[in-house]
Amino acid sequence: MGAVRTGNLEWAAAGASRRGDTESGDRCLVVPLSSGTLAIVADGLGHGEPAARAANRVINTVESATGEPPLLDVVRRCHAALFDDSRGAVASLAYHNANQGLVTWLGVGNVEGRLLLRTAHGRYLQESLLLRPGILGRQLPRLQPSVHRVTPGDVLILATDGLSSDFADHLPIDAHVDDIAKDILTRCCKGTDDALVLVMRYVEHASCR
Ligand SMILES: [Mn+2]
Repeated sequence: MGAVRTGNLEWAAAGASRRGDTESGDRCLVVPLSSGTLAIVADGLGHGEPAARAANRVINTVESATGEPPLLDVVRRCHAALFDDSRGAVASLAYHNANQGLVTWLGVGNVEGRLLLRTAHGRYLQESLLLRPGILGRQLPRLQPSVHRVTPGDVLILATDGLSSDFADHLPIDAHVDDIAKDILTRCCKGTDDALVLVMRYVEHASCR
């Protein structure tokens, strides 16, 4: 899959199912909302078809979000959508408000997030997403989103635990987003679990189409 443009985001994902499985339980989605873009990476607990089903329920719930729902509402809706699911899922979400130039992100469980903020000198400062232990559908932690100012060139990455957590180190950061995603999958995939990485770069606002 190549890079996709949604709102102010250029993004690409790369993933693999656990060795021996045909279906991955890791899913991602990037959707345009009224004043920004919402991104999610969900990891259904376990692997194979039941895990994929749980992750799909989360994704479908996010997909039905319209307008500009507060991030916490979206998470609570995902939680409710899995009440009767035998698995549950973990997920991290990021909402980019294009008008304000702010990203708000939040994680339930262990989908890791890194925000690479480009400095004036062409280097990057790294912020990590604060993860709260919990499982959508079972146990919701106290939800504590954090907010960062982002500018064009900044990169946000969400990755499931099928990838080693040093995934944001030694990145070909100036490469195209799909090359960054492929690089992470090649370098960091454990093979013992489903793996998915979503790489997003903030770009200049296009004029209205
Ligand atoms: Mn996993």
